[in-house]
Amino acid sequence: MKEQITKALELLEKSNSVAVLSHDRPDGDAIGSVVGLGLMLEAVGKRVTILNNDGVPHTLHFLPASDRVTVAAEGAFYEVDLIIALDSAGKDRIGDRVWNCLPEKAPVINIDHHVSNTAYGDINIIDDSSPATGEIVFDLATAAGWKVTKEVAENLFAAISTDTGSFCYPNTTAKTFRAAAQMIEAGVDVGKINQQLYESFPLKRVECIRDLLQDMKISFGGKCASVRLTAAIKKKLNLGPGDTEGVVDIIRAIDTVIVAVFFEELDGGKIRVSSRSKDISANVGRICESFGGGGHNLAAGARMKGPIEEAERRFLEAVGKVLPT
Ligand SMILES: [Mn+2]
Repeated sequence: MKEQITKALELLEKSNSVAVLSHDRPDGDAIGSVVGLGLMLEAVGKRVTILNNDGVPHTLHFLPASDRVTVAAEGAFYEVDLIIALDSAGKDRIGDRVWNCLPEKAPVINIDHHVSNTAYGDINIIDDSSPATGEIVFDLATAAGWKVTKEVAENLFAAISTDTGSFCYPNTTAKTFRAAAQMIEAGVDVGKINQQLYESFPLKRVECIRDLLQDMKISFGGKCASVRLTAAIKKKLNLGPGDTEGVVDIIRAIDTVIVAVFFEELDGGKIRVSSRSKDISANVGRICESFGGGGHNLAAGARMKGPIEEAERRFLEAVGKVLPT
């Protein structure tokens, strides 16, 4: 990875204008990473365009400079000489609309922590032992000697905190805490940012949880819990992308549960699956891969064919095969 970081910094040295991309339906790690990196690149004199397919979920609007994220518009074009893709396992996760806005000849630096990353970049900085792309961006900043300002630190702290379940998941290391400590030294107010991240949800999110728990399904003798977010519930509560981020962790917290799954009916009939596991032997990353998705061993996602009942049946069947007895 060191070698890839050196190559990336050499390429950056030669570039004047950089596009920084995240995946679609961005989460905290995606937004915190692109904004944090974007601000640091700007501080060393680059012209920076931050692009993605869906903008910033309103739950993350509080992050400084998050308004710098531009939604790639049909027909728009950005003449850049370097592209940096963050937190995106495959080119397709970023979306055609974003790639169509960018010159085909521009080299791509791919920075990510998904084990399923397809290494689609000209330079690939992939560390699947890292709990968040935000932590790799911090490593890059350290290697480059970029200044981590308070604004940068808040974005990277949010990136790492959200992808580690507030520094709780087993991939959280001493290095993760050291990075977080440096961000706190750079000015992050821990109490305030945690309140903004985890205690500032709109009422409709809690109403959504009420509806989901009403129909929660417990299977395999309590080892699996799943919920279904139907199009009807989304419409009733006017839910947008981001409103249900992290809901799967609520059912994951049941003592007997090893695998928790969240099914969501998307416009167009596809079913988005978000899964979590507490046990490495129940590898949800591999299950999601078998349905065309991917992610991490203990947190992964996929998009399946509808209807939602059928997707649920097929996915839970696969879960049943890997649950420890
Ligand atoms: Mn991530």
